[in-house]
Amino acid sequence: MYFYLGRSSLPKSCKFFSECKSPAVYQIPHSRLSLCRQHYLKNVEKRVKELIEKKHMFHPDRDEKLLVAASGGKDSQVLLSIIKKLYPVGLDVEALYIELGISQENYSQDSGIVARKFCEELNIPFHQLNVKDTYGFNIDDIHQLNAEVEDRKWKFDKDPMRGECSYCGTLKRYMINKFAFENGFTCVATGHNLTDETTQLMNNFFNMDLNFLAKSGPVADVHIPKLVPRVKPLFFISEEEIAMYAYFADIAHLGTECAYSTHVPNIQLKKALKEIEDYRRGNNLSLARRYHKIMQPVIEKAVHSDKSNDKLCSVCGFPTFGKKCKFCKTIAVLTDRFQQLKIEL
Ligand code: Q46
Ligand code: ZN
Ligand code: ZN
Repeated sequence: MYFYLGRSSLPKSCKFFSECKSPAVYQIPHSRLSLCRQHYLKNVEKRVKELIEKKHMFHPDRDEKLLVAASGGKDSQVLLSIIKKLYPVGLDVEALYIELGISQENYSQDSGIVARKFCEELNIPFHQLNVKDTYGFNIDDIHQLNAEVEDRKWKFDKDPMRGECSYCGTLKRYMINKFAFENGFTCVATGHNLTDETTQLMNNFFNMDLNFLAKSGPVADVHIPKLVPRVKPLFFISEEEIAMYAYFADIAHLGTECAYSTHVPNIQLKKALKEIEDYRRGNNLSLARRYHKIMQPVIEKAVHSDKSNDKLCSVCGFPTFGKKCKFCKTIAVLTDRFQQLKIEL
């Protein structure tokens, strides 16, 4: 089978035919390199390894403990698989799954099962945290709160209600960092891919959100007390390439999308970038590369020159720019609104 995916010129043989004597099965979108299954898997693994090494993300020779954020989706499953393949011994890797309480199509429950099973197969210690057990409500409850607020036409001048994904992101980021910090992990790896990263980059650009633009990149939160450095080894691999890797490497992952993902405003932006990619081959990759090489250092310097992240939240003791961190503020606001609306949790 050959995956054409709308591109022209279809060599029948792998670029390295003299080595493998195999037909091509996939053409890498940005380079138009046609490869057989084995050479495609190797190509992705090599690109991931190069980024890990170039950015000094982690290494088996260093005394490190790596936590991978597992979600059961293709990105984190591929990431777990590649890390284990690149570093079969010597690297201390564990996984953390956060049960978010998304019940539609059994999303959260099934994601947890898929992630746990895969980690067992790879012999990676698996941890699970439950948002509701820890903070009293989950993403479905926030969805219900949003619906009630809309029904009653309530308006909050301060802290207006946001979409489920925005709360979900805040909860996940905080819980992952807290778990990693309290359990002695030296690095957190997530499965963010090129497609999501460039979409987010453009969104931040259109909003002129300099703080987010400054933070974007394959490595973040280095040298900030109580923030465990976060790395994104799949940063330069597109969503399509990851899907193809999962297919060719036969990696189990949850096929269903989270029910709330369709509400994400970025979806249109992602489609627009895909269209641009169709006539400007390699646009996303070069956008990400050039942004991080040329613009990001300039923005980072401007944003952080007058701000320091050495304050600690008065409630939880984790880093913050203000008195209270975003997470503690969010929890307080939501808890209060659940009570005001008498929503049973
Ligand atoms: S899980 Fe959470 Fe995603 Fe669902 S609510 Fe949105 S952010 S879409 S990765
Ligand atoms: Zn080949
Ligand atoms: Zn806090």
